[in-house]
Amino acid sequence: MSKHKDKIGVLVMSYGTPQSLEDVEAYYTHIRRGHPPTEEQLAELKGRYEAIVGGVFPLRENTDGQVAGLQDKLEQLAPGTYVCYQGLKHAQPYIEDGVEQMAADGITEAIGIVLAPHYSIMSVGSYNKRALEKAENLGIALTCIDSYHMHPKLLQALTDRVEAGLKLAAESAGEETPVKVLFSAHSLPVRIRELGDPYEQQLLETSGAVAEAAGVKDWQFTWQSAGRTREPWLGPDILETLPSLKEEGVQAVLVAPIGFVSDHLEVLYDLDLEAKEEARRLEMTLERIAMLNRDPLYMETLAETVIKATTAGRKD
Ligand code: FEC
Repeated sequence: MSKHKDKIGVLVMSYGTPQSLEDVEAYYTHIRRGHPPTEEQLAELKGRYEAIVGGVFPLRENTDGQVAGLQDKLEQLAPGTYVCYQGLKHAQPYIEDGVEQMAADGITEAIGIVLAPHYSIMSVGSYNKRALEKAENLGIALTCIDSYHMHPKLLQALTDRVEAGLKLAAESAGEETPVKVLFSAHSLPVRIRELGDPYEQQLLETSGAVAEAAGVKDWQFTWQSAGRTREPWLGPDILETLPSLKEEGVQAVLVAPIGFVSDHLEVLYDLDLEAKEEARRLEMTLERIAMLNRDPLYMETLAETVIKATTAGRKD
């Protein structure tokens, strides 16, 4: 079959989520590199999904929407040139399945992009490694994008959300109450620092640029969603940051989870339920910016980044 042999493939990679509650065990086992979770760990994770999903796993729908949105945007900017495929890190279709589908469709040149703007060797680096290994085996010339955390349209989309979030925070806390903006992202094991990983630096660059564009003077960065493993993870976690802020006299917080691009467990549970509950306990108000999901500026960020990487890849 060579139905797309004249097109450039775009492998759009995302974290992946279970299809249903029955699927949570297989998903969790995959995240744990083949080691099944204990019954207690499984029950705890299922409990978190049950608290947010009501039978629908939002990350799946959102990733589908983002892939379709990127395809539309690429079609507008470069008609007839690109065809998008999906590859998930921990659920089907896996990254390798996406590359196999490209090969089956006759694709020989492709670009890989992850639906996460910041690079870490443990996040985007591991998606790209898997994609590149599979592509090499199947004879596809694949160029992978590492990061796009300072793309002006991404910064604009996030700035718009912080500005809207500040209005919401003022409504909750009262116009007179100053609002602290907390930029956040998924924590990673502290050992990334020994690897000279750019993750922290890139997250601070995005935070600083968005704060400046939105005219926010009072902000700080915090981690969230650290894994449940024994090794130390980057901190402080938002659940530690909130009590410290309370001690400093902060009463109102706006969380901007700039490390994520979609509504999913780490946002809907860790922030909207857990962090909000902690804020309530501390008698603070906590609001969150809306996630990007299929935002047109985010779709343009992805499409322009893909087109730029195609040109750069051809020059190499
Ligand atoms: O909505 C959903 O179903 C999926 C939500 C979800 C996203 C996500 C994003 C990132 N993770 C990153 C790193 C790690 C590391 C470990 C780890 C573990 C989990 C577990 C769940 C989970 N992650 Fe995740 N992550 C999401 C969900 N993550 C569930 C397992 C239970 C738990 O610890 O909570 C630890 C793995 C290990 O055991 O070694 C490391 C990073 C991101 C953001 C970038 C990206 O999207 O790839 C980094 C969404």
